[in-house]
Amino acid sequence: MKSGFIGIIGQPNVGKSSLMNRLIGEKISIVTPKPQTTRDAVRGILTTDEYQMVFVDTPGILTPKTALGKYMSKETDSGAKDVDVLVIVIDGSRRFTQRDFDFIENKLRLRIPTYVVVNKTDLAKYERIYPILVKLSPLTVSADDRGAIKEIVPTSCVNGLNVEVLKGMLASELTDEIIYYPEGDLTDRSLRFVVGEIIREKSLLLLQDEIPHGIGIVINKFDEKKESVYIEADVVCEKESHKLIIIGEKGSMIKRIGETARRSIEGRTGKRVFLKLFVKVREDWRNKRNYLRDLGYES
Ligand SMILES: Nc1nc2c(ncn2[C@@H]2O[C@H](COP(=O)(O)OP(=O)(O)O)[C@@H](O)[C@H]2O)c(=O)[nH]1
Ligand SMILES: [Mg+2]
Repeated sequence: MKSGFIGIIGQPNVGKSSLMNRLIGEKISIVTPKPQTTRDAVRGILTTDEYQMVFVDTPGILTPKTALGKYMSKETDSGAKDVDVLVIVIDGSRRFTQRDFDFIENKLRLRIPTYVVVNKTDLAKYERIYPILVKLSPLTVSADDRGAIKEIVPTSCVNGLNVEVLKGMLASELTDEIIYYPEGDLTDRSLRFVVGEIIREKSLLLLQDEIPHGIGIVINKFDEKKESVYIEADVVCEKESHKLIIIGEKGSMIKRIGETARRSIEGRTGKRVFLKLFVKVREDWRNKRNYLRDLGYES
């Protein structure tokens, strides 16, 4: 049996988390249409009879503007370090920029086997994908100071195009002979962490863009019994005006967030879930050390 670590990197919103979920066949990382949904490097584990792949999903490259951003950037760097294979994801439905090119070229200097995934092909016609392939082609041959892209794989996380093909390529790169995680483990994260992520995902999905990325979740109580889980959590935001929106008219919004999150946690655990949410304001928490620590963003 072979195993190895596979880092998934790229710009925000290109589909890194969706790709990891697709490769594993289970929802590990949360996914929303909003950039910067992923904040931590999350490992997703795929174990078969032949191999164990440990994927590292990362927040994505960004120029940090807050202390939280710095944390995310660090998580991205650490997720891309010490891996056996790199998967660089780009969005095939958008223009391929010089910045994308430079990013890939730079990563090739690490001389880690690197695959470039051109994702969201379901949204793009061939005329859009083709110029991307042309621009990438110089990087498919090695140079003195860098390696070459091993393969360029057009994918779609919506219809599954080439996801199995990619998985086969990645399997061929595995060389370790250690099994890192027990069979059955899907992630390195605790259920408590996963629950916080589910609540954050439902908040991001249900709230409109007026609540920017200033939402964080603190799990205050987490009591897992044989057949049930009792959870109390704070939905933290940055302004009183945001708090009003999150609560909604007569509490309707927070109720919806709570209900959808509860159902999702029940699906995940197979247990009856009791979930109580509280909305709290912590001004500028994304820049405050002690708040960040409470929210679990500490490296
Ligand atoms: N149409 C289409 N949408 C996708 C695809 N992959 C991801 N998405 C969507 O793109 C958005 C961002 O995806 P996500 O996985 O969170 O991106 P990340 O920030 O790179 O992790 C979500 O709305 C996804 O549903 C794809 O192959 N096709
Ligand atoms: Mg993500």
